[in-house]
Amino acid sequence: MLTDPRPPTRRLDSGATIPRVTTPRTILHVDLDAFFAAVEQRDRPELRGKPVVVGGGGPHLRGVVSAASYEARKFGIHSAMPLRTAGALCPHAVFLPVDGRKYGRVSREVMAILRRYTPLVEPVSIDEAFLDVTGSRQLFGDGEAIARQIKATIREELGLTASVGVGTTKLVAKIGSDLRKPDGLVVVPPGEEAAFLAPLPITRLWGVGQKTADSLASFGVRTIGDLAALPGDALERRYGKVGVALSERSVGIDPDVVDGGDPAKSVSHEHTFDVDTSEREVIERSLLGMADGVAGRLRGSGIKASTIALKLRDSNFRTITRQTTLPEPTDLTEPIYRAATQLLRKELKGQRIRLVGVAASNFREKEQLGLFTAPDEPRRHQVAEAADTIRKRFGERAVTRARLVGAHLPTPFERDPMTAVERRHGTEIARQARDEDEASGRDSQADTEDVEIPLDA
Ligand code: DCP
Ligand code: MG
Repeated sequence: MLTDPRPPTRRLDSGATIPRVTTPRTILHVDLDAFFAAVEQRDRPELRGKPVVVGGGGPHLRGVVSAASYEARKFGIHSAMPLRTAGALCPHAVFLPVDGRKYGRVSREVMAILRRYTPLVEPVSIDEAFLDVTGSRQLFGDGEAIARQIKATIREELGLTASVGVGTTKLVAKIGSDLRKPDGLVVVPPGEEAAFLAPLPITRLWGVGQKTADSLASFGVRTIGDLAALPGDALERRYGKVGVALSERSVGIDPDVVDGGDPAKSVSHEHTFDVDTSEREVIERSLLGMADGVAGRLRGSGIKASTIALKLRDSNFRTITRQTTLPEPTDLTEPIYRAATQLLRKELKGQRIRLVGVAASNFREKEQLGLFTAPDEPRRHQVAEAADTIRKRFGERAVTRARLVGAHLPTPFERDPMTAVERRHGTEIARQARDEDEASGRDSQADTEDVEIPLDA
């Protein structure tokens, strides 16, 4: 069959041109319910069913509310409200400080679940993301089926509830996810966007703050349907380009695409010692912790890596990276640790080390693998996955290798190249070294080298 190679386009009333997709896209917006508060209620069952307010740094009711459980919202408490006001509205609520590191970790776990359904995941805040699942429908079913699977997986694996909106545009999906919170699911079939939006208040529309809403009220506009009924050119005369966009949005048109970013190129952890050290044992222990963290993140993302890099910076700020390729891609601690220590041993010549890092790159999806797995690999996997589960439920330090106890290492998962921001900036270890050195104005004499190591040498 011959196909037209030119991208098909469609002209809007505004004169703008957007790609015409013959089959409508299926876009999901996923947003967790009362995120910070729900994580605390999950981890402290005695708080379930109770008003919980997360905010500020402690019990002194200074600062503002970050998150309020749905029980607390019944008292009129909401995000951004002064904690004192919340305390007055509901004195018996449980007030907890913000544990940002924990919520960051759970957020990455949520995003990793979403990436099982499509690589086109665009995180927009700590607890919400857009997904374009148009290409995933053959594998997982239609938008509604995928939304149900995602909700069930987040509930079963993370003990949290999410609300999901399904639509043909980001705009409709986002409005949908917010409509039946908590634990909501709203599906807007193709062609029903305008009818879905019509009864909703105009403030639900993107780009309509209180000022615009007040101004539109003078035209008699209260609902999105009222806006859709106004002629587009009248809106354009009054509001210029914004008016055109509003007119299109009022019927559900939103040309914005889901930005999945570039896939991460590497997963890395690094550690700067409090005091520069030349002790091999200390450096190796640190490497073990980082290899463990890198492996856990690979498993969390469903990928394996076949290139392992070591980064070393000495007390003169000379930075080197050395890398080696494994015979088989891995997502386990041992092969990563072994490769890193072998690289380390070649480089340690008594110099004092300031920083050490491990990166894994050259990724493949797990499903594409399996031809040459080592005989004990399945069992090692079970152990690693069991440890991941325990960490998920009881915290990062619940499972630790005997050698790491008392090592005062950084918690793994400090840095996550899987976030959109980091993905955009790239995370390759060599580039980081160069950038940091440039930033510090030092001549790093950074050099990189591929090293061949027989695996069991
Ligand atoms: N957050 C914050 N300060 C705000 C708003 C939010 O610190 N002003 C944090 C706490 C929230 C998290 O971000 O838990 C997610 O924000 P949401 O707007 O999605 O709010 P929630 O998830 O808490 O509740 P909802 O069920 O309405 O999504
Ligand atoms: Mg939320």
